[in-house]
Formats: sequence, C-alpha cells, structure tokens
Amino acid sequence: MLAMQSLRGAVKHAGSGPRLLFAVRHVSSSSQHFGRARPLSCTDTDQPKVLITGGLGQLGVGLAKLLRRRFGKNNVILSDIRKPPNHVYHSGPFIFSDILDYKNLREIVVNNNISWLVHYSAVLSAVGESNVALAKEVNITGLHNILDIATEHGLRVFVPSTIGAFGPSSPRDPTPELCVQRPRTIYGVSKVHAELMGEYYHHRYALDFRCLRYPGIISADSQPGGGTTDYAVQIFHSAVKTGDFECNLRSDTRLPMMYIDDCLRATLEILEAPAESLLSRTYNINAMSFTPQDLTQEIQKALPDLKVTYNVDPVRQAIADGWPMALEDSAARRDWGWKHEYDLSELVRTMLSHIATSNQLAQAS
Ligand code: VAH
Repeated sequence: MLAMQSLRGAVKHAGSGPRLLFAVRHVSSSSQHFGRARPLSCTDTDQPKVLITGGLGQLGVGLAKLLRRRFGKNNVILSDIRKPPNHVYHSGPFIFSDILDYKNLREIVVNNNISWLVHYSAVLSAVGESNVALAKEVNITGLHNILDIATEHGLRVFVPSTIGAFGPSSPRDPTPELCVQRPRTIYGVSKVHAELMGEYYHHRYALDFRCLRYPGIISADSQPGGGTTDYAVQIFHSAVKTGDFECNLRSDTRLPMMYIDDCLRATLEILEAPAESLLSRTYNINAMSFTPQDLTQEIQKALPDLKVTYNVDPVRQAIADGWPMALEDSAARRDWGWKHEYDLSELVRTMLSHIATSNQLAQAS
C-alpha cells in the first residue's frame, strides 16, 4: 500500500452461396499440454501457422505473445489495417490485412500457408451503436469473408462472441448456453449471426469453426475498444494516476468479467482441443461477476482514498441492462476442461501491480 501511495504521489506532480468448390482439409489435432513451451522435437513445420486479424485491438498482441510461446514466433502472424507501435512491430511477424478485401485475405492465407485463423476484427457494442453502418460492414461482411476463406482453405477458425449476444429476454443470472438470443445492439445481432453462420458452415462444409462468448475482458497493457465494459479497465489507470474516477455505468450494474490471461488461455485451449471433444462449437466461459461498486471497494483495499463518482451514459447503461449478469459455463468445463484462475481480489492485485510497474518503467525511461 505504501508503495502504491508513494507511486501516486510521484505520478501526480510525474482492430451466393460459397465462392468456390471447397477442398476441405482437416488440420491434425495434437493433444499437447496447454501453455507449456512446445516440445523441442517439434519443428516449425509441425506447428499450426496462425493469422490473427484485428491484431491491434485489446486482445491481439497478448494472444500473439501466448501463441508464439506455444508454436514459435514466426508461426503467428499479427495483422491489422493500421501500423503497429514499434514494440509490436519488432515482437514478431506483422502484416496489413483488410477483412473487407477477399483477395487480400486469400493472398495472405496462400502466401503464408496459414492453417489457423483467429478473427479479432470487430466493432464493439457502444461504438457500434454510434456507427451501425461500420458495424454491419466489419462485423457481418467481414465475417462472411473470413468464413469463406477459412472454408476455401480448410482452416481452423476462431471467432469470439460475447455476453452481448444475449438480450433482455435471455435469462440473466446465470445465462445458459442455449436460450433465447434477442440482443438489442448491432454488435450483439452481428455476433449471434457469427455464431449461427459459423455453426452452419461447420455442419454444411465441415468448417473447423470454434467460438467462445467472452465476458468483459480486463487488461493492463492494452486498452478496450469502445465497449460497454470499458470502465472496468479505465478505473485502474485512474485509481493509480489520480485517485479519481468517473464511472459511466450505475454503481449496481452487475456484469460478467474476466482477466485477460484467463481469456487468452481459454482461447488457446479451445483452439487446441481435439475436435471430438467439442460437443458444441460455441461456448460460454465465465470467471467472475461484479458491479462498479464491488470493484471500487476491492480497489480501495489497496488505494483507500480512491474516489468514484457516477455520470451514467444512457446508451451504455441501456446496453448493460440487457446483458447477462453471469454466464453458465458447465459445458466448457466438461468438454475441454475450462477453468478460470482469476477471481476479483486476484484481478485487482494483478492489475494494480501491472499498472504500478509500467508507470514506474515509464517514469524511469
Ligand atoms: C463490449 N468489451 O463491451 C466488449 C464485450 C463483453 C463485452 O463484448 O462491447
């Protein structure tokens, strides 16, 4: 605690029908242990060659780091339509990819012998409501291109869905795997579409489609991209920097959340899960649920003078009020052994130490 306050003292003052006849090729599923470095015996060619789209969003860089540890640095290509920051550019292969340009996607898949595709490009909930046309283009047309290219080349494809794929008519606490899905955001509608289209291509063309419904993801080194759960990341930076935070959701808004390391590990685990273990192709994954008030109280255990005020954003509040409070995820735990590791207190401890360290490093540089 002393360190944290002295740090704040220091600081205060210093993303028709299918095109061609498909030759479906199945990617071999290895039953290696998760997270451990890849066996020395494995040469690069044994490993999947992974393309991540929307690589510069909240999750891409972290996932690339995890997959490179697993499959080798050059077997994981990060891509986006923007130039990466230098540290990302020098961390491994990075290329331009525009998911709205089918020919560009095809060239990347062919030229790099891609076998797995992680599709992280998406316009999130709050931004989507302010730009529906862009959300339709990126989240729906883009998704169609990804499913077609993956089917054309027999790729294993991971597409994240979200708690946002449920709506006010879905049971909220907890929200089961299979239930009514009538979301009220273009983001949610596009993600239900992604789930259904992915599963249709799986049943019709044997596409190796895999999907997880992510809760709100909390990360220290990467910023969220215009969603409804963003407050739960921003509060940590404000808590360390200024001690004052203005929350744009009501204090009692309960939402499912997860620390980024659990999210990325779940993504690797379902990507590596033997096909026969997947009784479904879309899974809920859950870790914790909390309200802004719960989170504030937990942070105040380390930073007692954190002051949180509320200035509710009606758009985000309406979205959150139609979302699950918790996800029921027994199927993921049963089928491929999913298990979260971070609860609320572990999350807060980890986030505060991460941010404190990166601030100290920033100060030292
Ligand atoms: C959003 N962070 O708020 C995203 C996410 C689970 C929520 O989909 O839109």
